[in-house]
Amino acid sequence: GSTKERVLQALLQAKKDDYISGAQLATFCDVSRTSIWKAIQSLEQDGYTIVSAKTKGYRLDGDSDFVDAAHIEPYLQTKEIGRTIVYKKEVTSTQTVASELVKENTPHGTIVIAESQTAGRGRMERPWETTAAKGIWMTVVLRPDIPPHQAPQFTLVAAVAVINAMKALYPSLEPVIKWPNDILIGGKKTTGILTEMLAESDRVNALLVGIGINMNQAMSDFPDELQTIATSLAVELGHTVDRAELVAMICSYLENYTQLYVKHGFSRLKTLWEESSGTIGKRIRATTLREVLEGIAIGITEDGVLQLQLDSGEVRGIYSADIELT
Ligand code: BTX
Repeated sequence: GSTKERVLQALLQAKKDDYISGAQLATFCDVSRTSIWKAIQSLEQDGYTIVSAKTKGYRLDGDSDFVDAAHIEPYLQTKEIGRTIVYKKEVTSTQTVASELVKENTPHGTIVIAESQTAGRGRMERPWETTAAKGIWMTVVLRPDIPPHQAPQFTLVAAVAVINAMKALYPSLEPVIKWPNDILIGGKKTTGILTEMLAESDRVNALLVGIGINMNQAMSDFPDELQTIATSLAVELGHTVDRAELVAMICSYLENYTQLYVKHGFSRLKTLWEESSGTIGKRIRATTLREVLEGIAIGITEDGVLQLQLDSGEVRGIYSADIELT
């Protein structure tokens, strides 16, 4: 990497209170003291707080908790997903940035991640609230060789990846998937997933899997209208969490499940999905664009379509809807 990246790595590796001298950094990066000084200036311009003490050198301030490559890469165990990280302090929407990168042929597995979004979005152009530096706001670019009609299934694939990554890191939590795209804890939304597709006639060019996770917000960080329906992992756990660690864990699960999907289709993942579902077996109301249906959610199909058994006994396939437990 560049001198700047190496300086950042060295600062991150040094324990929080340990200073590294300019001379040590210069030796480590094999550049002059002047280059080190320039790299430090540039990191400060990027928003890092670097404390310098005349005789001791430099140290990274503990508040520089970013979800950039320097923080994510030490945790990353994947081959492809997360190997290209595009990190921004602020974007309109990571989905928009990702779609621009696809035009420049960015590789499968690229992640676009930001500290904040000014126009984060959910499904049907609904706004997605993005508390700065308190969550994971990212888009994963996947380029699987699949036909366009299978794209919506990636919302389910991503949901299983995110929920299992959460369970792996925070075993005391009991998150459930609400079909198709939410992860709830205690009935409140921690995570939303939005899959968008860029297609070329009969093939998928890229899938933009947008993942928004409330992580380190206090309840007071949420706007009034979300107070009763949203929660964060920190609220549920009682302590803050390392966002970069969860990003890397999600990349691992997503890489694994994407491979499974491409090889075997949705069948293997269907069982995993059902295991984490808070919807199956429950009585629900589904609001589609055309009608409102009530019944028991009895399962999902191999295509990810929700099966709703109406009171008449008739089973209807739900492709797209908002659902609530009744
Ligand atoms: P959705 O349409 O299922 O959910 C949107 C609804 O969720 C909103 O109408 C609001 O009621 C509620 N909501 C908004 N913000 C939050 C929040 N922070 N926590 C809990 N509930 C909220 C869900 O759509 C898909 C969201 C994907 C977000 C990611 S972030 C990275 C990527 N970039 C981007 O613009 N979107 C995705």
